[in-house]
Amino acid sequence: MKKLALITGVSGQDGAYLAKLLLEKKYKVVGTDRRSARSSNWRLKRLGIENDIIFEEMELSEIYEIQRVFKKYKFSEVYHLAAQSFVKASFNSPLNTSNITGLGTLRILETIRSMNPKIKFYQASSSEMFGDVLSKVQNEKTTLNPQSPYAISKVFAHYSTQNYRSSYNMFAVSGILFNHESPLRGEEFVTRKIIIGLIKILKKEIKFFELGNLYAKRDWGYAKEYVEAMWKMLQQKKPDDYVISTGKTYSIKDFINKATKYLNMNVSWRGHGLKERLVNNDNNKTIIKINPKYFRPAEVNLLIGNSTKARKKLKWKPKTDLNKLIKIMIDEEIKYS
Ligand code: GDR
Repeated sequence: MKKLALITGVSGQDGAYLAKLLLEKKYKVVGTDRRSARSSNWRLKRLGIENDIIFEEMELSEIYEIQRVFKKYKFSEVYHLAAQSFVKASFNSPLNTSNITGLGTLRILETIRSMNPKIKFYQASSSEMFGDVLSKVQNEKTTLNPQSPYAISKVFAHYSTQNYRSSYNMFAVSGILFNHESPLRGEEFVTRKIIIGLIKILKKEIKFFELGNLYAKRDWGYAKEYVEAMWKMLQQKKPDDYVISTGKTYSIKDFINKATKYLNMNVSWRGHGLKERLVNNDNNKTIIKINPKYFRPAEVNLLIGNSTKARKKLKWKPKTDLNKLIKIMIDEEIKYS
């Protein structure tokens, strides 16, 4: 009999890649998202799987809606990816973020505990939980120090998952995923924003675009590979938490330098602080400016993950370095734009 999996947030980047992976592994996939997200199944279409998923609407703010879905299907695995996932937006809507990203997870855990505690549960934890890092390289044992309403909500969900595992013997795991990007990344996140902006400049559709902090450093991997780690975590004998990362870190500026190089753009950085800008050397026009509106009230300056545990126990490792990832993202952006 086919295994039945639930993916919450199926129309997002990770939801789409994970749905594709599970379908390839012959799972039946039920995918949920909130009502307003339905128009955005362009990712599932791009992967050619929009007709292979059973869709259900499910608001994470309503436990009755969650219970309805769990009554209707007999899931063996649940991948909980849905969240208010934009860190910057969480400062403007801290209560909504806590309700969806934090309490939403607890509602699902509570539903599983009361209806069928044998269901395996995956929680999408985040490297943002390390926040203002207390250790230069972060692993599963590193103390959490969150810096945004988003990260605080993820910490709540992370500890709730651990608590349901220890209190009720549930197979509940957290994948602590560092930033993971792809051509399916949302346009508001910095990597895709940069790539879209540069391509629009080359096509002369815009003259410039604006960014915030260029000096934050992130450990960026390829989302398509990261969803494989999610699946592997649920196939282990024992439930446990794993860091998923590349172990390399680059600044936003490094990312821009690599992307402009791949696009063969003749550019240079000029000025300092808020006046720092990227200039097209061919015509002396500014193409990237700084706008403080993109700064966060509290920033996470540096993330580098140590994924030794996942490499050993899950036999998982990242295969795509940042140069290759940028090439994948740019090539696909040009193809579809
Ligand atoms: P992040 O991703 O907050 O790390 O969380 P994002 O791409 O939004 O920001 C990365 C860094 O870039 C800096 N930055 C900008 N960011 C955005 N979005 N827009 C800008 O114009 C800009 N300029 C500079 C940010 O300040 C930040 O330091 C992502 C999300 O997917 C989370 O949901 C997930 O949990 C983590 O990754 C792992």
